[in-house]
Amino acid sequence: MEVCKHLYQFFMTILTFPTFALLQALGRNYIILLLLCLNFINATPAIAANLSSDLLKQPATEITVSLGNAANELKFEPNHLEFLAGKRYNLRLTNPSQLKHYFTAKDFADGIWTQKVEAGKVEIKGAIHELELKPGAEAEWVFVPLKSGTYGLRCPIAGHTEAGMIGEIVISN
Ligand SMILES: [Cu+2]
Repeated sequence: MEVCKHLYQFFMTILTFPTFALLQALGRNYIILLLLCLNFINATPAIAANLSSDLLKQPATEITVSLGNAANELKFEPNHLEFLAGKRYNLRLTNPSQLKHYFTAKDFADGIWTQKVEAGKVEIKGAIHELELKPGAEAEWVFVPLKSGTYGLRCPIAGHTEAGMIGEIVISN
């Protein structure tokens, strides 16, 4: 979408001049293409802006998922998670086992808007695709699901997926 970026920059430049005549001179097709591009470029920031104004004020529904357990069984508990698009969640991840585990759900992560991930005294903002939890670790993933679908969850540590450390995450409308 290099063309779009160029058009967008151009549009922002001419916005600084109050010259309607200039816009007219550009021709109708150019403007329509420009508006289509603006739509595309601004889609994600627009969603984020809406989220920050309304959705982020709603209390987060807490859901806890355990990566492994005290008996060192290789599984997620629970291994089936359900979320509603447009709601705010606090997914609490714990690792009560003596092994390191991952919470890996890349397609799911692409279908949500992450507000933050909190672990200890650190808060991480921005897109997250995978979390590694050392024995005894805890993390909180605060997000708003956006895209409905059924997504896979797994722990990619050698042997863990094969042993059944997998799960399913459903986002519905
Ligand atoms: Cu694991």
